[in-house]
Amino acid sequence: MNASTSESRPAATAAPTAVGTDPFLERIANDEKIEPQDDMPESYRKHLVRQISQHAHSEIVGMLPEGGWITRAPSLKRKEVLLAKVQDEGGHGLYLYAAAETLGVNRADLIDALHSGRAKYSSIFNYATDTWADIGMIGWLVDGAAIMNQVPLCRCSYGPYARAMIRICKEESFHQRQGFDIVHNLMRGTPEQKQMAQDSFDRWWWPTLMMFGPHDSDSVHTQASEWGIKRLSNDELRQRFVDVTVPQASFLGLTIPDPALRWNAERGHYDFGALDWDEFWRVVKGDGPCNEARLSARVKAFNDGAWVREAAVTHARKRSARAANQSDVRGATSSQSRAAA
Ligand code: FAQ
Repeated sequence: MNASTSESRPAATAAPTAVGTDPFLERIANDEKIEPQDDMPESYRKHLVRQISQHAHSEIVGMLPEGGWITRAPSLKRKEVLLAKVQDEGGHGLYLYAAAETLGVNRADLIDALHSGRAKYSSIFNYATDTWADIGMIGWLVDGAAIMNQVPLCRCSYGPYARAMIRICKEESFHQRQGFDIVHNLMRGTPEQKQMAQDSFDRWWWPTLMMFGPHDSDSVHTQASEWGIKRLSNDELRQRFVDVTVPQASFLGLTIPDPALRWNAERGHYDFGALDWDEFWRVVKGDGPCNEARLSARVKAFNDGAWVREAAVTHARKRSARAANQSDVRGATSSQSRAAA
């Protein structure tokens, strides 16, 4: 990730060479967790800052496509559930920014990189949510893809990231079920509701497959597997997602918008058609359907919230000044009592 960062950790060790000669790689091979105070190669630290902050930005920007539907959810129950889900995504962003900060970076710098367009966030959140069915698709497909990618991260070598992922995955699993439930209901509804679900599925299927990132041959951050961060490759995760989602789509009565999709008994996997990588890179580089809208909504929310941050800082200062005063008074009273005794 391209975030500019404040470096406040001690100088890092040199880049690793090979297991057996490098004590850091030995620790990784032994499945030991690396903690913030431990020595680590600078390239490992930078890699984690890139990935964790990009992940945090995705959670926060990811609140926007669904956030706009909270007031339009079709019932009070759906509204309550969606509100809780969107709040969870905000919480995930906060755990992840906190995990990134353990690597010696400053959250304000990371957020500045997002707002100035220097930092990446997941391509998927640059697509529009035009109908209620899109909210179902985000839960079922997008959270489903997020879980597929994030469960292996619960075992990643960096302790604070791995621990954050455990809680995040539990919550994402509720999110996925609520999305499936929305789509399931629509598919048991009127012909118009079924059509709305199919139209939405047609729009979300391919962008969801793109979430897993470029083909392994174009994935530049391969060192992450040697460091125990990336346990499975982009293509492996994408294939797993297709394999579990096709039967779910058929249970729901949805048609996968891919004429090339078929079961390959020899491989024991579904074959599927080619992804539009031009579209993927256009969206990643800022030219997707909603990139501009998402970033400007994010920047506006941040600016509108300036007074809350100022009030919180003023309140914290007042509290610590009051606490310091009280401890001075207590100190003076106890020395008076000692003198009197
Ligand atoms: N979008 O070498 P690789 C969620 C970039 S959370 C944009 O393969 P890597 C929850 C990549 O950064 C979703 N950019 O990269 C939720 C790199 O550029 P850089 C986010 C992408 O890191 C649900 C370049 O392409 N999840 O959904 C994308 O090995 C519902 C080359 O790629 C995470 O962040 C993309 N899709 O693999 C919230 C999980 N893919 O940085 C609300 C943690 C790739 O060199 C509602 N991250 N790029 O400039 C990861 O597992 C990995 O970072 C990958 C990418 C798999 C995303």
